[in-house]
Amino acid sequence: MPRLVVVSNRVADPRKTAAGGLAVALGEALNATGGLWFGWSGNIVERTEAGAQGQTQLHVQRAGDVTLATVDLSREDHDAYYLGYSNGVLWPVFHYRLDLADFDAGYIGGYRRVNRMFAQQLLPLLRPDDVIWVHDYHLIPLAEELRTLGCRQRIGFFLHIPVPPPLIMAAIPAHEWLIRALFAYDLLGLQSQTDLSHFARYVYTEAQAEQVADGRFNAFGRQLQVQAFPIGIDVDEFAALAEGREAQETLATMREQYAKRRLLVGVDRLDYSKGLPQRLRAMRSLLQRYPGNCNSATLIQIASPSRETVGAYNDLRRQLEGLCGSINGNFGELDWMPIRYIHRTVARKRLPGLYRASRVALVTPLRDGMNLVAKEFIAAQDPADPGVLVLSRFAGAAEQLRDALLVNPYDSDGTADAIQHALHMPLEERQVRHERLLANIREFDVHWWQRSFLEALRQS
Ligand code: GDG
Repeated sequence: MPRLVVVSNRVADPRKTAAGGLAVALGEALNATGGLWFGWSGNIVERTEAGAQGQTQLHVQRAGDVTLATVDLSREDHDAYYLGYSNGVLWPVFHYRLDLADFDAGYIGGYRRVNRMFAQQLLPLLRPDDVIWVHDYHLIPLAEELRTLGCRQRIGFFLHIPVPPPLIMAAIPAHEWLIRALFAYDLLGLQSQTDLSHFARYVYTEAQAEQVADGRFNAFGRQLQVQAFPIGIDVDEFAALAEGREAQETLATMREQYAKRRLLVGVDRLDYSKGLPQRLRAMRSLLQRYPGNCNSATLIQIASPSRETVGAYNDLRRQLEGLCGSINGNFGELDWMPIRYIHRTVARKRLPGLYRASRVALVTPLRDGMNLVAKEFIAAQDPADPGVLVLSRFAGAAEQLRDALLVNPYDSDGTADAIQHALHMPLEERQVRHERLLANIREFDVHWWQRSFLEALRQS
């Protein structure tokens, strides 16, 4: 089997549980081939320590049979590549938020520079029969840079975030360059059929592409295979985590504290794509429209800190604090608050306990590539008495999880109605829905995702 080389913005030690299912699944594929994982170390060094091309020292370490190779970034490169172009342009636009994009002309130079530097640092580490798998929006032009340096290996790319409709994509000043760069890959993997159709429409209308075979596009004088590979979770690993001491402890504490209440849960990075203000408004609407939930329904909302140096994230944080304060202030009682808002990261080992203690999960992003929390909630439930998933129709996961209660998160009254339905759903209906959802996430788990992508890449 050829060696697998994974490239992503950040690198994780796949042996650590805190790393999460994706790292574990990639680690599994890397382990099987004695693979290499390459990316940014997470360290920022001052300009004097970086070379003229922003080149910094390569750090190499072993994690079992896997080699982890990382590079530092200069402050200037980090700010332009990571904060500026990746998270100030690509993240908002790909999530349909043109209003939050900052098209500062300087960012793209840093983005290209870091991708070129990654290619230069990675090239000497490659072997002729390696298969290379690049991840996510930070690294769209990496294959193009590698090809320019003479790399002939097979290279696949997986985009974890959504593809916006063509006219939204076209708002990015360098959109043609970005999409052309994707054609330097052999395989492009997307999360959903919707993303695939947006991509196809873009290349037909903006690049006069033709489809030469199923999912095979001809444009810019090159061919590219494009397919949807909806990412999943490691269901067994998550179920095992649910049996662990920490999860059981959390479950027992929650059950005791909320014995007379109905618990709802939300777990998200604090990000404007996750629809958190809209979710809180839906909770307010629930309490207004269905007052029977007062003194009972409690939402525990974990909003783990994320990208705190990007301006839009601070605005969101303040907005959430204001909304929580006003809802709790208006509806709270001496011994009950409707919203428990936690702006911290909760240990991964505790999450399954929290999910299992909850009657309802609110997964209501405004736009999301997939959303793994929805799948984790399903995996953590007791099949004999499962909770109900309220899921945004705008999450990639909604294409697969048709047995969830699908909502439009912009419609707070409609979402409140769905939450009320979820809170009062009879046991038999909960069991039937959960059984189908569980079967789906089991069939399309993260191992399936990893195997089918690599299989398609070998055949591309
Ligand atoms: C991107 C795409 C796509 C969250 N808070 C805590 C915590 N988490 C964990 C969850 C889950 C993961 O983070 C979040 O995954 P999502 O899929 O929900 O979202 P993104 O981070 O935006 O991921 C997304 C994904 O890539 C994979 O392709 O699904 O659409 O945006 O695993 O459990 N984990 C811990 N504490 C927290 O407080 N330990």
